[in-house]
Amino acid sequence: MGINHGKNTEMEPTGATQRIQSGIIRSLFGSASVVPIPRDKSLRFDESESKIESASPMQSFLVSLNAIGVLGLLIHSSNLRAGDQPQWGERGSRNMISRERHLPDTFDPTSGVNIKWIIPLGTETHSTPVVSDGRVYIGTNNGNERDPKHRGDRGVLMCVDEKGGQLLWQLVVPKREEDPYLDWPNTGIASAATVDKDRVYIVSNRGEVICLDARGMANGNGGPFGQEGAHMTQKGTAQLEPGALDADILWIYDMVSEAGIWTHDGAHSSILVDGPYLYVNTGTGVDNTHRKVRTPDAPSLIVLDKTTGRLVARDREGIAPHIFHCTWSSPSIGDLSGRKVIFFAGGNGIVYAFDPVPSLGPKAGSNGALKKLWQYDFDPAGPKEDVHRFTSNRREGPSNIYGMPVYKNGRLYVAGGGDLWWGKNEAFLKCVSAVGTGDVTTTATIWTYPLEKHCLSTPAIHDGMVFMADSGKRVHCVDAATGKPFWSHEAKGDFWASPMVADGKVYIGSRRGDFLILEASRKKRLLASIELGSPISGSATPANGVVYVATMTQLYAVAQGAKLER
Ligand SMILES: [Ca+2]
Repeated sequence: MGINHGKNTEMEPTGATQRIQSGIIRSLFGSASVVPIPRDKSLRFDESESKIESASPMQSFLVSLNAIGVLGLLIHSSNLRAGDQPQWGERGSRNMISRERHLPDTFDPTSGVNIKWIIPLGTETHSTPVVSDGRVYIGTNNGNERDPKHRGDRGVLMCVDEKGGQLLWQLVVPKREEDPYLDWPNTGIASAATVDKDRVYIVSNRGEVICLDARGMANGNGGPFGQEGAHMTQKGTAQLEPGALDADILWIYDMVSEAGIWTHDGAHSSILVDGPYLYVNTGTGVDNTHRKVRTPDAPSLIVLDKTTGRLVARDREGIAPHIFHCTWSSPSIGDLSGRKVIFFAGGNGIVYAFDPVPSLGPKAGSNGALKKLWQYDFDPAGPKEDVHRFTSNRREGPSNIYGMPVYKNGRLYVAGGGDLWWGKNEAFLKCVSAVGTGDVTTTATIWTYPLEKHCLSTPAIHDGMVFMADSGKRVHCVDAATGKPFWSHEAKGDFWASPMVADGKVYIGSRRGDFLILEASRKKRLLASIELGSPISGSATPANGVVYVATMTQLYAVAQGAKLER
C-alpha cells in the first residue's frame, strides 16, 4: 500500500452500504458535516469526489456493538502467541502470507455474519493493523476524536484490545507546521507498527522513529523519554498533560533533525527488527516543487539500536539526489543458506542487498556505512540523471518502488514502476536472483511480468503462485517459476493494499471500498466481494483466527462463526 495524497478520504456510500454506514456513523457521531480537503493539483483519479466526514466531538471511542467490559483488559502477559501478526507481512521475509486457518470466505456488515466487532477509526486510515499479545495496533488520524484534549488534525496510532476493540491507549502526534507537503493534511500515521516483545516501533507523521511501551501508561511513564506532554502539544499552544489513554514513549529518534531527511507527504515505513537492530526506510523525498531534492546527503535506509534509538549505520549509496518522489519501500531480510541479507528498494528505483550490521556493532573504520553486496536497477531503460524533468510525464520517466521486496527460496520478488502521482503508467512485477555481487542488473532477472498500471503493493508468494495487485484495478496470480499468468481479476477500484494469502484464500480491498476474497489457486474463483463503503488502503491482517480489515473509517474484526448483533 502507499500513503494518501489528500484524496479519497471518504466515498459516497450507496445502496445497502449507505444504510449500514450511515447507521453506524450517525449512531456514533451524530450528524456529520462535510468539508472539502486540499487537493494536490497533480491528482487525476477517476474515483468519486473526495470528501471528509468531519465528525462532531465524539462522546465515546467504542463502536463495538457486542461490547464487553474494559476493566481487566489492561493486564496481559508479554508473550507472543503463535497466531499473532506483530509486523506487516511475514516476519523478516515480508511475504504476505499467514499460517492462520479456519478463516471465513465471506462476511456481511449488514447482517453481522462472521463479524466479531467493528470500531471507528479516524477519517483516513492508510496503516495496516498488526496484532501482538492481545492488542491490535493501527495508524489513523484524529478525525473522530477519541480524547477531547486532542483536537484537530493529528497523526494517531491506536492500540485497542484484541477481544472487543476497546481503546487502550493512543499515540497522538501534532502535524508538522511548516509546509503541508512535509506532512500531508489528514494522512495520519500511515506506517504499520512493528511489535517486538513489549516494545512497539512506529514511524510518525513527523518523520520520527518512536519506541513505545506496549502497555501504555498502565505501568507508569517509562523512560528515558518523559516529555510526552510537550511532544503531544501543537506548537504555540498550552502544554497538554498526558493521561491514561496516552502512549508511553520510551525513546524518539528524529530522522529530520538527526539524520537530515526531508519528509514528503506522509512517512510510510514498516520497521524490520533483526537481533538488536531496527532497519528503517527514512521516507526522505523531494520538496514541495516535486522537482528538487533539498537534502541530497540524506540516508534512505538507517539502522538504529532497538534498545536506545542510537544510530548505528546508514546507507552510503548516494540515493537521495535520484529519488523521483519519495522513499516508501520498507526493508526485508532473507536467509541465503545460513547467511542473512537485508534487501531494500530505494526511491531511485534500485534494489540493494546489504550485509546485516554485526550484533556487536559496525567494525571500526566502517563509518557506520551499510556494506553493499549487490545492486539491481529495477528499470534500466528508465532515465538515471536529472530525473525530475520527467515529473508529470505519464509516458516516460524513471521507476520507483512502493511495496516491499519479498524473499523466497533464493529469489527476490519486487514490484514497481512509474510513480502513481507524478510518473509514467508502466509498472512491472519482477523476480530476480537474490544471490550475487556487484551490479547484477544485467544478470539477475529471472522473469518480468507487466502490470496494468502503477503499483503500490507487495507480492504474496504461496504454493508456487505469486499474488499481486496494481493500480489498474487488477489482482494477478502469476506462476512463481516462470512469471506466466494463471489469471487476473478486475475489481471496482485501484489497489493500494497488498494481497494477503491465508487459509487458501486471498484477502484484499480496493480504493472503491470493495473487499475481495478469492481462492488462492491456479484457477480463478471469486468467493466474495463485499461492499464496505469506504476506500481501503491497508492490507488485511489475519491473527488468532480473526482477519482484520481497515477501511478509511472503520476497523472490522472478521471471524468464522462470529455474529455481530445489528
Ligand atoms: Ca515515557
